[in-house]
Formats: sequence, C-alpha cells, structure tokens
Amino acid sequence: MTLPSDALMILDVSTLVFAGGLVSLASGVFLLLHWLQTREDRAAFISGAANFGAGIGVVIIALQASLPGWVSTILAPLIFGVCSAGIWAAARILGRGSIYWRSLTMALAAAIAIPLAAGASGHDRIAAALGLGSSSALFAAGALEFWLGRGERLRGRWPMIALQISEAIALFLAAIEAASRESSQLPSMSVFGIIHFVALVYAGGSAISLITMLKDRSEIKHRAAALIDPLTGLANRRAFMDWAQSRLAKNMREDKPISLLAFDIDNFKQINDNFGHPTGDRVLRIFADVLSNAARPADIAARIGGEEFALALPDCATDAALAIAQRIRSAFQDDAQFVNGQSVKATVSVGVGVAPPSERGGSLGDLIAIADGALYRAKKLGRNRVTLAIPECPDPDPGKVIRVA
Ligand code: GH3
Ligand code: MG
Ligand code: MG
Repeated sequence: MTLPSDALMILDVSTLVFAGGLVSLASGVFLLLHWLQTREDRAAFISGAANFGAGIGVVIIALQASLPGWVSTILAPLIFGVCSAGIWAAARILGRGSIYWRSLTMALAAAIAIPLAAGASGHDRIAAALGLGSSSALFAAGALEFWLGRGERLRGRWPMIALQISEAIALFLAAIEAASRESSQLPSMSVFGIIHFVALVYAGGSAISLITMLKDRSEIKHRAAALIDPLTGLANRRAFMDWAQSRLAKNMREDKPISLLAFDIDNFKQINDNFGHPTGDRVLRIFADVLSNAARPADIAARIGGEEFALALPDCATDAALAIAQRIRSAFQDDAQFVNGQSVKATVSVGVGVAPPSERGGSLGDLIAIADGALYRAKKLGRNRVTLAIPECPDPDPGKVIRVA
C-alpha cells in the first residue's frame, strides 16, 4: 500500500518522532513497574530498560537541533544499539530463560564501537546506516526467538512477532535511507516517515504484548501447580478425578474397558514413626517413581491422598491390569527395601477395579469404591498383595493375585 504523499505531508516528522519517544519512555516505565511487582520476570526488566533507553534516544533525535552535534550523531546511535541488543536479550530470556552471552557481548561491542569510530572519523552517514542495520538484525533475531518458542501457547506472541518483524523492516529501510541521504539531519516526511509510525506502534504494542505473554505464562504455571502434587510431581486428586471421569465416560460410550488400581502403602505410619518423616517422604517419592515408570503415556498416575495413589489404565482389561498391578507391587518392594541407608522394607497393597461395571452404575465414584473395596480386602488378608474386585477364590500368599467379592 502506498500512502499519498499529501497525506504524509500533513504530519510533522519532528512531532511524530517526539511522540514516539514519549510512548517509548512510557512503555519502558510500564514494563519496569511490572518487573518491580514480579521480580522473576527478568524479560520485563530488560525490555523495560531497553524501551526507556530507546525513548531517551528518540527524544535526543527529536531535539537534535538544540543539542550539541555529538549527542545526536554519537550518543543517540550508541543508545539505540545497546537498547536493540536489550530487546533481543529480553526475547531470549523469555524464550529460553538465558542469554547467549557471547553473541550479546559482540552485539553490544558493535553497538558501542560503530558510533564511536564514526564520530572519530566523521563518517556519520555510514555509521547511522550500520547502526540501523545492526539494530534491524537484532529485532529480526528477537522475532525469531519468539517464533521458536511458539510451542508455548501465549496470547501476545504473534502480535509481538509481527511488531518485531515490522520494526526490523522499518530499521532496515531507515538504514537504506541513512546510507543514501545527503545530510545527517532528520529526513523530510517521505514514505520512510512510516518508519516513525512503526516505532511508535512498536513501543506501545510490544509492552502490552510482553505483559500479556508474561501474565499468560504465570496463569498457566499456577493452573498446572493446582493440579500437581508438589512432593511427588504426580497429578493430584483433583486432576485425577477430572481426567479419569472424562476418560471413563469415553470408554463406556465406546464399550472399551478401563481399569483402576488403588494403592495404599503398608504400615506407613510405622515407617514415619521408626525412620522419621523425611524417610517417609522419600518412600512416597520412590513409589511415585515406580508408578510413573509403569504408566503408559495414556495412563494417569496420581497421588490421591497421604500415602494413597491411583493409576487409571484406559483400554486395559482385567488380566493386563492385574499384571501391571503385580509388577508395580513387586518393583516397589525391591526399590523400597533400603531407603536412605536404612532397612525400611516398605510394601504396598493394591486393589484392582475394572469398568465398565454397567450393572453397578458405571460412574468414577463406583469404580473407585470397587477398587477401594478390593484394597481393603488386601489389607485384611495381610498386605503386600494385589486383589481384584471379582468374586473368585482368595489366595492369601504375598505376591500372588487374589480375587475378592
Ligand atoms: P495401613 O497398612 O493400614 O495402610 O497402615 P498405615 O499406617 O499406612 O495407615 P494410616 O492411614 O494409619 O497411616 C497413614 C500415615 O501416612 C499417617 C500420616 O502421618 C502419614 N502421611 C500422610 N501424608 C504424609 C506425607 O506427606 N509424608 C509423610 N512422611 N507421611 C505422611
Ligand atoms: Mg491410607
Ligand atoms: Mg497405608
């Protein structure tokens, strides 16, 4: 799209540049205030400092007529270079949590050396073109960082990518303009006046996009934390109930089986009393590891109470469920024999329920009650065993599967 030159002539480029500078300063303050409240959002600090610094640079350019020459020809480009490196660093911190120090040092060294060398030799035009060109590359690198992290769905990511690409293009065009124009003064309002619009929109839009991304990330983190048991890293009861309920309903509709294993660590109170709470916690983590290793990707393993765990096995019928339960029981017995150098000898009892229990109603509550009933029988029969909630003859030997009513 080409704007008619008349329309552009209405705008005064100095006013536009000055307004852009103020928006940049304000967005910098906005990001820095966010960082003051949420110190772990380092991207907000770096980006805020960069926007604020760029705002100072833009105001310097807007006021260049009343400032000493070196301020606009050396200091302002130096500030822009350093701030562009900051924008890229912020994108990297947000995407990967770390800065690639070697590249950042090189970018900063170039940002400082180019205006200083140009100032010393009097090649303002070439220096401006090189400075703008390297800033353009840094904004493009920032856009690339945001794009590489696109697997993490955050509102604000795509607007941020669009803004960074627009700014990279604008700076590239500005570099071409700087290289081709005669003086180092502000250009008259040509089609490249668009560059200043882009800078203004970038300053405001990037701050809003970044805050939206950071807020989304924090919300996702909190939502995930509300569904995870902090001690074991397994799903908690709430997550288990939500997921297992919907999976059970799906399997019932499709007439496919789903098994539920209910686990309760044996004599756990005694373990705490004899070996201490930290050893008890370690036992819980060992069991969680055994459970996670036994679970397939489609299964859900959860800690649903103090020393009570559950494993839902979609599309898994009785024999497979019993085999898995037995494997977990046996692996835990091996792994929890010695804990923290002590002979703890922890064991687990397992109750197995299999749905669809159509004759019993078929809700998750029913299935849990069935598995719990079997677990209760396992405890009564001596612990460290697997029982199935189907009427059959009991076998009380540890390590053997028994079938109970
Ligand atoms: P049973 O074989 O019948 O299951 O006996 P039990 O001792 O395991 O059962 P009980 O329900 O009496 O004891 C459970 C104990 O688990 C009591 C509680 O202090 C302990 N507990 C619950 N949550 C935690 C935890 O997060 N860490 C530790 N170390 N202990 C816990
Ligand atoms: Mg218990
Ligand atoms: Mg117990």
